Amino acid sequence: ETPIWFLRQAGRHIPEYFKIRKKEANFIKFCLNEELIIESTQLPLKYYDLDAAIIFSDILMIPWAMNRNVQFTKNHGPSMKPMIPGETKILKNICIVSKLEPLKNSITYLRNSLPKSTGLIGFAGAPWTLACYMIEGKGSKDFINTRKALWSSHKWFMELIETLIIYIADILEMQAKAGADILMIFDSWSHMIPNSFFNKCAIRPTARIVDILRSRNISLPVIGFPFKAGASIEKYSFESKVDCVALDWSVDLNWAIMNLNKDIAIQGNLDPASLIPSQSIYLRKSVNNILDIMKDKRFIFNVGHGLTPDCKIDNVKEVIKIVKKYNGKI
Ligand code: 1CP
Repeated sequence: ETPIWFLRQAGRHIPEYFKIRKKEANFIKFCLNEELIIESTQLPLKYYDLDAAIIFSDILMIPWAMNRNVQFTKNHGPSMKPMIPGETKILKNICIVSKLEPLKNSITYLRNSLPKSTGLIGFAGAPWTLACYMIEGKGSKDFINTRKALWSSHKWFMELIETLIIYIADILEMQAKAGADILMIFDSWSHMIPNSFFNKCAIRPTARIVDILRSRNISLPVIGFPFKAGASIEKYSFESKVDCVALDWSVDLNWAIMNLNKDIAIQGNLDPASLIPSQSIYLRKSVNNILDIMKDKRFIFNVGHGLTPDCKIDNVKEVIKIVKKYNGKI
């Protein structure tokens, strides 16, 4: 059976989310409020027959806990105090786990209240992606300052990556111990890494995080998401030590089953934009095509990136229906 859930299934596209969101204007405080985390995590399960819930939080809660003055301003996205490449203070030894206690408590509550058959996914951003936001101080189309720092302050940059590896492992360990069933590492900006540094900035840091988790007796499956990393996904699948690789919508699944590590599962990769138009003759075809290619493989049906705010609830329902029906057929 092919399980199904959607990246960014909780926030944004369900009108009821905005009602919950209104209860706390400050997004950081929202992500630290147990009641609101629980309500937002459960919300998509009220609308859809999903096989997993993803805990409501944000990858930027780690930089927030590292005192980077993270702020979310309406219509402007996240911002924070940019790190100066080479600055000596490299933010070690902060107890970020204790600052994210509400995340831990919400996971424990949810694991005890969700049906046994619903997986609960904990997550974190990957070191490179967090470094991108921390150096740039905000989102960017090319993360030029981050890439510049990689070349000009290389030793410092790798020390930042190393520091982030530990914090990410700590947060994932905390989520595992609190009751998460699966862990996911989002490398949303992995396509910004110069190819010659992909190993050093994406694959090895991810493998180190998995090694640390295993050394702490955490055996949960880990999903890695090297977003838009193209042909580098092949090496990532063999060497990053993840148990499942999530694919973006640009990846040819026939290429993936031929070339990626056959010992790990695949998650993906419907284009989230296919869920926006109210009628697309291609939606059903595309879903069935994915299911046909991935038949008999270890596969989790998902979108290739987050659901957009304008995606239609009926389309999401339609996709779930097709997948469930297909499951019954095989
Ligand atoms: O004002 C608001 O309501 C905030 C909007 C919002 C929401 C709903 C942000 C700000 N984050 C989130 C939640 C979130 N973020 C979840 C929870 C689960 C869900 O929505 O179903 C998850 C898993 C994330 C992860 C996340 N945050 C990623 C990785 C996934 C991806 O999309 O690539 C990234 C890159 C972020 C950063 C972030 N947080 C928020 C925004 C607007 C952004 C992107 C900023 C940019 O353009 O770079």
